[in-house]
Amino acid sequence: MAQTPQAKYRNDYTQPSHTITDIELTFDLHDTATTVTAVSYVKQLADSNTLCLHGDGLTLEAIKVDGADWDAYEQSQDQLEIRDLPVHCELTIITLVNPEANTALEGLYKSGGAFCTQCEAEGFRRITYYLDRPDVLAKFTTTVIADKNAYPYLLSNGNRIEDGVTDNGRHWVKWQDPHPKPSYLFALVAGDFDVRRDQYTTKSGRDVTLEIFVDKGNHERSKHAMTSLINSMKWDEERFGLEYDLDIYMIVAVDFFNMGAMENKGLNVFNSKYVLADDQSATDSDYLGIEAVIGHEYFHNWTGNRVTCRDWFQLSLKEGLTVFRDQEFSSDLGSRAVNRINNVGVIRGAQFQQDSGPMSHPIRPDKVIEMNNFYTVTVYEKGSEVIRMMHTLLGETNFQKGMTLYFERHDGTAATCEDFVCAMEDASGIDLAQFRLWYSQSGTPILTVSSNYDASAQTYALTVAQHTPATHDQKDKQALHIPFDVELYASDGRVIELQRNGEKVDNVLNVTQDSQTFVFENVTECPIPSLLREFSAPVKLVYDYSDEELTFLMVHATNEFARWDAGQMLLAKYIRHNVERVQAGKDIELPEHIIDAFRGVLLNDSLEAAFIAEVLTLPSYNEVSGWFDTIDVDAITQVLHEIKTTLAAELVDELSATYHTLKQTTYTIDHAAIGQRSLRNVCLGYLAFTEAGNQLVEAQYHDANNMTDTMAAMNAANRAQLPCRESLMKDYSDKWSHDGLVMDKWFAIQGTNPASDALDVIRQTMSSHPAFSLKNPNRTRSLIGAFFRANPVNFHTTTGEGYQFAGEIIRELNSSNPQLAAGMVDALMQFPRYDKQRQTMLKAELEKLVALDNLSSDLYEKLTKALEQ
Ligand code: B3K
Ligand code: ZN
Repeated sequence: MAQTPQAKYRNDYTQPSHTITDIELTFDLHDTATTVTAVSYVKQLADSNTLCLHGDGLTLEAIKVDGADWDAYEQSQDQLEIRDLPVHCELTIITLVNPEANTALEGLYKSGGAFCTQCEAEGFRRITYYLDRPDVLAKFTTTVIADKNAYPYLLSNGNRIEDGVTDNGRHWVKWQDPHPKPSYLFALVAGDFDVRRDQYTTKSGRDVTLEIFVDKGNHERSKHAMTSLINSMKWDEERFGLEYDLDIYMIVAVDFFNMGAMENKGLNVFNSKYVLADDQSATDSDYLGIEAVIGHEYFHNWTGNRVTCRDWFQLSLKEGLTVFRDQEFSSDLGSRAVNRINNVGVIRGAQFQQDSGPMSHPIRPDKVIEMNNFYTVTVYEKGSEVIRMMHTLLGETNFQKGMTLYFERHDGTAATCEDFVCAMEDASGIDLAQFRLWYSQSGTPILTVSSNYDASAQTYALTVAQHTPATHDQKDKQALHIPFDVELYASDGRVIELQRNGEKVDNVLNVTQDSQTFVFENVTECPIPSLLREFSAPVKLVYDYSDEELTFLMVHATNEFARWDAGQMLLAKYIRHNVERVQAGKDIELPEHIIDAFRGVLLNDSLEAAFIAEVLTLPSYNEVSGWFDTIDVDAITQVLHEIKTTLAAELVDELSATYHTLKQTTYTIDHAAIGQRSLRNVCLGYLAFTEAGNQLVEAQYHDANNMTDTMAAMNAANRAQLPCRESLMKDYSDKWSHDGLVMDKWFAIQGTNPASDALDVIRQTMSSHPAFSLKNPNRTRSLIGAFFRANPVNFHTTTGEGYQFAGEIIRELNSSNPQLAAGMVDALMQFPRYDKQRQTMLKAELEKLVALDNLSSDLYEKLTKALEQ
């Protein structure tokens, strides 16, 4: 490592010494040597005439101040210090960059044949020297010059104001963005595309041109993205009263992209995974994913772009809030219960896991080495839960008042999380003083609840104790303000109104102390409590439910989420119990009444198919492993497998009947049809483990008229290791080898292959499959990421081969794409949670990595934290 990367602290924030009000950029695009001319209008703010600009990997060609050459400057690895500047000046900087050599996909790079940029968080400094921090907001004017034949489309932020041709076969386009913005929202794209055009008129009458740019030949696959964009624009007007603010909105889909998408002002750049879809190549969940991500990036236009972040520690200000908005969008358009179930799954799986490991951090981190490491499930998904809790405490009306006040106060500026909470507090009059701790305290609170019914007094008491265990980053924890949503039921299923002092009280209890008791009056029988309804806070609930209470709630709870959650708690009891049995060398047991409870749900015609599918889905391996201090890979895998095969065997007739009844002849992507396919394919997933499995799966693969059914068949064949697996895999690969994006689904199946030779097949795929490339993040995450994350038995094999393979891959990615490398290393970082033998092997791989000469700051931060454990 050249230099030990330095940490930055949230508390060290200081205002910039200068600001840049306007910038004129000119890009003369060439594959290996692009010239970037930046003319900035600089204004001194503090008492210093020295300006320090960020820069990374740039070749400096010239500096001028007010038109004259300037030599009062000093260059270091990541900075350009310019001295003796006038209070106001025009600063011209000319730099040279090499887009073709940029495999890190940050800054200006080539994706296939196109030029594109990715600047968040700190990528703009790889384009030119600049005040690359989110609290410096400038008006951007951008001229892009490139070869006319190879790059007919030249795009940047804002409105197109001029264009022209030069005499050497090149042309240029000038763009102007009227909204001041931080550099991370800058974008440029040059390439040859198919364009889908549409139009949207905002509620106040602004006509907006909509354009989606995709690789040639993919025009048909961009239709759903356009529908989703129009739905997003409409929804944001209706639910949040927010309109679009430019005359054009462009989305470009690229194949090489480190994450999902990027909300650059007026010019979103997307991973093609979140744009391209048609019936033959995309699954229902791909369609829903596109809707959510198109919505998310669009919603950033207000929550992120119009009001941006003062510094990167405030990232959750825009991300938590925008995730909340995209979750609400998906819930308003589709099934609220199914969306909630899936979102809660991410918290209980990946987020709780992050809280319990070396990367634990509050949603507003205090210390960061590499900002790219903090685009996490904590900042995003837990951040969204924190917004959701405020929504629960305030209610929709007050929450929307808070949003209005937030925009009134902060539109056009860079704000903090504290600003957001203040706006919510001031607009609603609700005290959020203690609630603010959710921003600064990391970790997962445990809520331990006990109940007491006093028949003579007809009172029912719930005692709630909260405790947040110490995390890697923070030892001392305080009591949080936890909205705790409860409902009580009588034995006939009737809801018992919550009363105190003779008056009805709200279902959402304010838990604020280490321990407190809530007493309800006029309770005429011992009730069954439904606790933490809607997952009203991101906490772990401990309550000693009996099986009877849980099966009761599965049927009688008034909301679907609570019914699903009761089913999950019932499964959790028997998963834990059976893991202990397996560890003691005993057989697995699943009592008849558990099977009956799931049979009841499967046969209940009054329930939505999508919901039944969720109830019948077992918790993920990752979620289950989070329940144990020491993860017993083999016992957990065995228990999950045997519970699945037991349910399959016991419910075979009902599963089979449902499977056949739900057959569809035509493919439509409305929510009812998606739900029915989902249930039918969950049934197939079970039936694959029965005698008829191979025949059913093979028939479904060959009959399928859409990708959802195709993939369900392939996944079932893979999970149950059916004889047809090989031929289906071959057929699919023959059909789709030319299309990397569609092959990603096949790669993910190879990654999760439970067969003992899975790693050999993966290595072979990497070296010989024409669609695979380690340079492409989607391919890498599909094949190798799936192996690390979702193939526990093979990844954690006691020979250590899985870990060595991970070491090899991460070493290579550290040189080519550090962000991707850091995203993949998580699998190794939880080593203290495994047995001694695995711990030693995992640690050895981490130690080899941390000793690398060219270790990136991304990996340095994660590896050092992991090894501190
Ligand atoms: N804001 C981007 C993420 C940028 C990630 C930088 N490593 C996408 C999003 O959250 O909408
Ligand atoms: Zn976002």
